[in-house]
Amino acid sequence: MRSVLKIVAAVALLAGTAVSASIPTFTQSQIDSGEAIRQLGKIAYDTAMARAAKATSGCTKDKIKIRKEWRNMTLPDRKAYQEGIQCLMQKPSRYKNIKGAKTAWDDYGVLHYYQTPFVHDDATFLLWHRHYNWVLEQDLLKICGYTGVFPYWEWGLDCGNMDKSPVFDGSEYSLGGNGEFVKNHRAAIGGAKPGSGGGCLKTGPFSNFTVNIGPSEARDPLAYNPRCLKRDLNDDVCRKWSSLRNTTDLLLSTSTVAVFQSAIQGEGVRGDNGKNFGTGVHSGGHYSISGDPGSDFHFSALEPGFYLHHGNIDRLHFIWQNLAWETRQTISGTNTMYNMPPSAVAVLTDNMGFEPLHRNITIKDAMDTVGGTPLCYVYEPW
Ligand SMILES: *[C@@H]1O[C@H](CO)[C@@H](O)[C@H](O)[C@H]1NC(C)=O
Ligand SMILES: *[C@@H]1O[C@H](CO)[C@@H](O)[C@H](O)[C@H]1NC(C)=O
Ligand SMILES: *[C@@H]1O[C@H](CO)[C@@H](O)[C@H](O)[C@H]1NC(C)=O
Ligand SMILES: *[C@@H]1O[C@H](CO)[C@@H](O)[C@H](O)[C@H]1NC(C)=O
Ligand SMILES: [Cu+2]
Repeated sequence: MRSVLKIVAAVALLAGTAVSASIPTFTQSQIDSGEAIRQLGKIAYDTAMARAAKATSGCTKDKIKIRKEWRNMTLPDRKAYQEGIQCLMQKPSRYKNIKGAKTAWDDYGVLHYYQTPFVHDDATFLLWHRHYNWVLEQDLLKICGYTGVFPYWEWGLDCGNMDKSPVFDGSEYSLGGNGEFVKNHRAAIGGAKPGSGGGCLKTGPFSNFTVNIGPSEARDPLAYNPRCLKRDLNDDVCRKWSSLRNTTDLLLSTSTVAVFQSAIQGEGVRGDNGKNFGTGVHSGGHYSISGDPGSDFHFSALEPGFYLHHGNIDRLHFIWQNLAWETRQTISGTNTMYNMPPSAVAVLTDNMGFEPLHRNITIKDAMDTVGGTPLCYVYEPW
């Protein structure tokens, strides 16, 4: 065992932002085992619940939905969620003029495709994807009658054991298994060993799912292009960029939203204590799944695991916000990716686009998961 490293809340205090005094001091082994992030998740959960307890309308305490890690959902809920996604894959598209979009599920690929240049590496990355997940939750309920818990996937619980992950073990209580192993393939991201799959899913849930649109590099990415779903589960990516240590470090050494959102996306910023976040947990989680469309920047939203992955991104933002709620309801940046082309600094009243899946909302509407405009949920620690 290496020497005990003390990661103290004082690190964040030194950087000049008020952090809730209640953040405990953790040992390296607590950080690596997940005990630290579990405790941080509990503080955030309690803080958000206390806020909701004061609400007299909108998101009141009796209305709050509790989102859970996949393995903390009941088996019937896991099966019903998986079947709910399959149900959306059978319902008609809401787009009128997109030939390749056949189903209500395809709509998520189309919307994400159109919004990609405006909702990544900019001011709305966190909050646009937060609301996007909520829109899926509404579709599952309204179109397919799924009333169960909405999930997230803590990647760090599965690094080194991805094939056995309850999210991807191929059982009827999972989102399907790995792709067939393809010899001599490369990882979808530089600096990592190849994954353990690479080909089509052959058995279990989603093995009969046809990916209808994409990929990004196609001449017409929205044209009808039916093909199998591929996955390439990757333990090496998970260990390097989305481990429990990686998520905990992110929460403990980012004191402004500018640094937090850059660190989570691996844009190369340094944290409060000079911490280098590498590729970032957002890419780490995506490329732990990989495959087609899992590693496609525009169309990864058609991979059923996308929403559990982004559930965890949202959960990290939820925890980070609630560790110092008073100062963490802010945004940073513009409304274009890496500010290219240059655009105005984003403000809270700016529009975020979700049509035709849901009405548009403002950035501010998505700031608080218990704000009731319309969000009303918290993340339970596992
Ligand atoms: C294949 O799709 C149908 C819906 O058409 C679904 O009911 C069935 O469970 C799927 N099979 C597998 C193995 O996922
Ligand atoms: C992520 O955590 C692992 C240990 O779980 C560590 O080896 C790796 O260096 C970390 N990555 C970054 C970018 O800090
Ligand atoms: C919704 O947002 C989209 C994308 O920003 C925009 O093109 C559209 O005009 C908006 N619709 C309304 C009714 O504001
Ligand atoms: C979640 O499940 C794990 C085991 O998979 C268990 O140890 C933990 O207590 C559960 N957490 C909650 C909040 O139910
Ligand atoms: Cu995205």
